[in-house]
Amino acid sequence: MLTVHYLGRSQSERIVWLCEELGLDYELKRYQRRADNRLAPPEYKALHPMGAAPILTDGGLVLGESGAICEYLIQSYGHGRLAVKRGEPGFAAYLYWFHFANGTLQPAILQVRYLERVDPSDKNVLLQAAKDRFQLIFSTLEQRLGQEPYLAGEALTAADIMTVFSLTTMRLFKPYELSPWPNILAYLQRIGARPAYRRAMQKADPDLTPVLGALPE
Ligand SMILES: N[C@@H](CCC(=O)N[C@@H](CS)C(=O)NCC(=O)O)C(=O)O
Repeated sequence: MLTVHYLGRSQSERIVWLCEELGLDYELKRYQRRADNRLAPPEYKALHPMGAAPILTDGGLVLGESGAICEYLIQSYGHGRLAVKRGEPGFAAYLYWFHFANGTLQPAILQVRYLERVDPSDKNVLLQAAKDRFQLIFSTLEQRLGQEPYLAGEALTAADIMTVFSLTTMRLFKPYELSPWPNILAYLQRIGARPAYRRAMQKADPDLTPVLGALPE
């Protein structure tokens, strides 16, 4: 039995969404963050040496890392759906954007968040450099989403599933507006209209309204 261990408001929403898009039979186990430090609770930490969300269990297998879990599910149970195979149009774009999500986009947002906490002033040169990189990343994403409706091309793939958390729920941790990026906003509206995305968010975090547009007050 596949079990998705879901930690409240976390990157584990990707895996619930992927399971819904693929129509997989899975069990969803929800865990709340600790009230004192917002980290995963001890029973979540006990699942895996890293104790970070998402975690998937499949029989005796315990797997972490969003990207690894996406690939595992697509190859083991999804018959390759939501990935682009070598030789198909969009193969290189699929690889690029799939890895861009956790290799570039998510770390860049975290970097700004942490550096702002250390010193939010203009004197913090590392913060200024991180903000410049943030702008570059978002303009690259904006340009791509002006060319195609989804990151790998015409259709939604796991590259989108890897990316959307950083543009939505992550903004509750590191608030930033998307108003300078109309193509990204239009993309999030397309995502928000997908029944599988809505179902996933409703099942995983029923109290959370997905942050698809302006930040909540
Ligand atoms: N690169 C990892 C990141 C995992 C990660 O940092 N997860 C966060 C949630 S977004 C977490 O578990 N935080 C709580 C904790 O570390 O206790 C992945 O994509 O799986």
